[in-house]
Amino acid sequence: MSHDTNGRCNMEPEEQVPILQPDEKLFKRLNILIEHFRSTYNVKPSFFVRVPGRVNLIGEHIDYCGYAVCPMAIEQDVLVAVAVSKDSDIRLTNVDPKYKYFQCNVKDVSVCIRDASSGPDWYKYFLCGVKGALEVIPEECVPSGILAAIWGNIPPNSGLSSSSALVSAAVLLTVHISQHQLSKRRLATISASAERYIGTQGGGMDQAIVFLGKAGSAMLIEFNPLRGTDVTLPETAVFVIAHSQACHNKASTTDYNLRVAECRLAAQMIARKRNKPWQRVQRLIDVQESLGMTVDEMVSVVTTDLHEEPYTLNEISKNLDTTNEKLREISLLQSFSDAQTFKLRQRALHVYQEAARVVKFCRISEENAVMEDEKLRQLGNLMSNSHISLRKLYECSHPNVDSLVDKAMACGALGARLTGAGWGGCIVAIVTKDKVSQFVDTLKKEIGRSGIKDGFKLGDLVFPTEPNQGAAIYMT
Ligand code: ADP
Ligand code: NG1
Ligand code: MG
Repeated sequence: MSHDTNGRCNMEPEEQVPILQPDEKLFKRLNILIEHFRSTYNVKPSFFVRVPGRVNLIGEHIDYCGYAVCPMAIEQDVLVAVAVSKDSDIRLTNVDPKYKYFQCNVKDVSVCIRDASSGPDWYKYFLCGVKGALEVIPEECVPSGILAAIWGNIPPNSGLSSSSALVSAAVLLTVHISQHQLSKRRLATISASAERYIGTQGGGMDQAIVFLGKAGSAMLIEFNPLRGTDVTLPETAVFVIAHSQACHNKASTTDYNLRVAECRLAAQMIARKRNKPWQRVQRLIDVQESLGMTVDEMVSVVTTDLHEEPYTLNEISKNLDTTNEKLREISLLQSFSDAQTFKLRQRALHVYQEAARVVKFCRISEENAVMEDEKLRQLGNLMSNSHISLRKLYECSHPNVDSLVDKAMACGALGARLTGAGWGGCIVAIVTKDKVSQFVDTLKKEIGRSGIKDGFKLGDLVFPTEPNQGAAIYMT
């Protein structure tokens, strides 16, 4: 470990994914998975990968703008049992029967991902990971075929990154099967690119934390180059996750990519107004850096340069002195119609203010001079302000999520916010350690009073969490 000037531990640059022996708790789950594997394929698995989900404590919808985020890996995970097969097929079975058996030839991976006759089916996430790995593995090492049995317990479509756990697990196992060794950072970068094959233009936070995550501390994830710095959370703080019972699959709508596009266009419009070459600007951090300003100064720039009414494509093209076709190409807007409008000011304001909140959150967490109660109060305020911004400026919340945040606050949380991309999913609340069990019980009662939807169990809807270890390979 090295230490930066703030005394924080920096991750060693080329740390590898550990190969571990399972503990007793994991062993029980692996046995169920082994049984499933054997009954499907009639052979024993040769190794396992485990990739956790994550909860983002603060820094939402800013990774793809180049700004640092502060997530931690959680206990829930995706487990995969793996063996090499003699033929050149990929066979996938899932312990959960709602995810149907899938098989295809290794050569057909790209075709199957692109298959437009079905939506973002579960196996496509796995294939994205295989494709991403195959792109970096030397040809002579490429595996013949793969037998895999998957078992995940991260609530899907809920902002806890079940998708990236699955994609990253597929990358890791394909690389391992090829007897190839890649660092955690490289695997995270490959997995982030690989998941984009599903159609979402994600920023890389999820794949970074699922590989770099460490037990006991949250992590400040910075991009370009990818870096992870441990963030020690206050001893008396506990982060509690609660599910809103509204689910949203990110790859099945254009909501997520529209936000990415709005941020890109906002950055390009600001660059143009300030006489910078806008074609070279892709992210809000690019324009900040080219102007040499702080994120706080960028907030004033946004309010001066961008208007509140949604922009049309024509207006943006005219301002940038280009055509709609050229703009579509440069700014990756191919999936949006001419009628699509873009809220540039609101999205950019959220991003710059949220980026500033992340910096404050990490600084306060590790501040020694501040009393513990005061620390938690300040962290709570930052989280609540983040939620207000996601709801009002970014418009990616959901009525169920907003009402859950209100309930959490009424039950004694010091702050609460939507976590993950949103449009449903989970919230994360900060609670003092001595009040956690009372908080969980009361919140469950409140949720129960409002009703439990089909497919959900009250017992699973609220759970405290702590920073967990990132991805690992297991041998039994
Ligand atoms: P999240 O916020 O959980 O990452 P996404 O909308 O990004 O949600 O993607 C979730 C998708 O990942 C699911 O719809 C499903 O296709 C796939 N997935 C998640 N968990 C599993 C699992 N245990 N087994 C198979 N597929 C899974
Ligand atoms: P979820 O909700 O886990 O799919 C998504 C993106 C992140 C980040 C968050 C919002 C992917 C794989 N993940 O997470 O990169 O932008 O939304 O902060 O695209
Ligand atoms: Mg996801």
